[in-house]
Amino acid sequence: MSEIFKNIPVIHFEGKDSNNPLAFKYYDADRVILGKKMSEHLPFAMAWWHNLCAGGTDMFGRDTADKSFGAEKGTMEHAKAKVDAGFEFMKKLGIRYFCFHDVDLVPEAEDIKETNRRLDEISDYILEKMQGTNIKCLWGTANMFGNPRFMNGAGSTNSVDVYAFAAAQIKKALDLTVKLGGRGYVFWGGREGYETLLNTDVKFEQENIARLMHLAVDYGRSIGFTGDFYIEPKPKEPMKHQYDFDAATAIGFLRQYGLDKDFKLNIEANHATLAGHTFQHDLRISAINGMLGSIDANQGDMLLGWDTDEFPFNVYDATLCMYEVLKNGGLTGGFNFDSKNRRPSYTPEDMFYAYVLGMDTFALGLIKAAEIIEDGRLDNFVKERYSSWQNELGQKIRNNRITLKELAEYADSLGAPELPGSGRQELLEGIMNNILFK
Ligand code: XUL
Ligand code: CO
Repeated sequence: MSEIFKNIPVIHFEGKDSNNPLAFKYYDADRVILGKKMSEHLPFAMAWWHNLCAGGTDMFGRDTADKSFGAEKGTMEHAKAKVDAGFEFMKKLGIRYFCFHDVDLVPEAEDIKETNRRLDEISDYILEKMQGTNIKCLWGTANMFGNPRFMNGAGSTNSVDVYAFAAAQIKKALDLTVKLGGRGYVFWGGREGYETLLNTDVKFEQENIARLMHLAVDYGRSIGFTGDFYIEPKPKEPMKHQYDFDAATAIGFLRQYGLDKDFKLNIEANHATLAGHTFQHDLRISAINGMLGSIDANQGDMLLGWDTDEFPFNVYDATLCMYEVLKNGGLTGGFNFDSKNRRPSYTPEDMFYAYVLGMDTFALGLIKAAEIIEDGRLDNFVKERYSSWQNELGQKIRNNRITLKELAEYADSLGAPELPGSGRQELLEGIMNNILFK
């Protein structure tokens, strides 16, 4: 098989003073940070859909990038050419994981039996390509939002036949995930939500989504899938209101329906910001609930209200993300670049520049997050901020050894408490800058 990205060499680490656009400035796979290699801290994954399928089509114009990779689109030759391109791409960048939707891998046929046959063929081919490499699947998923049949959702659909079709796609996507050694399986409920409550039975729909997830867990475990299932929260787009609004909402749903032992969350930066949160917020909420599983690494645009899926370059956000990940003791999943080149960045080199940017941004974030932890000023400040709780009263409250009446009596004896102490936000932001730019 001939080389596809002919003018692109294997990308190496050259350090921050390098001017080579096809070299890492910060991502040094073997460098040890807080006792672990960078490559172990950062299991990066290539998103099949953006990298190998999307050509830049938007609401106002067609593809700008040619992702045919020398084959006719819509054919199995093209599906294989994408595999060839993907593996060459991952090898050149030192990426060890990929994520896929079923329909990213092969053209969907009219009949699901034919689609599944194509999926068997392509997954055999992917397995062959995996041999002799350390590349594996990070997670798989079924696309249950693109086909018109899913206009009213998959688990939440009003049509029992569409629900059964979704179940069939999940079953096959789980088979593929296990076959390709996947660590996780994702549910992103792009159309699980509603446009208007005038036609929607929310309780009925949510119960059905949960039932479909239980069926997936039962089937997955029966075929030997030991990884995590993930919900990927997103508040809106394409639906006006999506049920998996944010981390807190998804966690509540998982607990309500008894799915919390098998599921964690896949947190996407741009989804958190669409929900009106910071990326760090949704990571923290997941982490404190023991549910931070995996990350879709991208960023949105402050000026745009939709999911722009940009390659991450904001080092502040990446640092705060890595701070959460380090505090979480790492991820069971990884960092999937659910990111796409801007439409005018249409050349093959741009695909590489984008990944170099994303990987370097997270490497820099990791380096800086480790420095924040080693520096200790932020952590010490937080600890100190709650120090009043160390006294006898604080301990009684924390250990449930006091009543509301007793607290009220104590408050009476106080008169008025002193002010709680400055939050020192500006001081802490200055420390953050000091560490980032030293
Ligand atoms: C859409 C999105 C999806 C999921 C997988 O916003 O993030 O690509 O990651 O279906
Ligand atoms: Co995503």
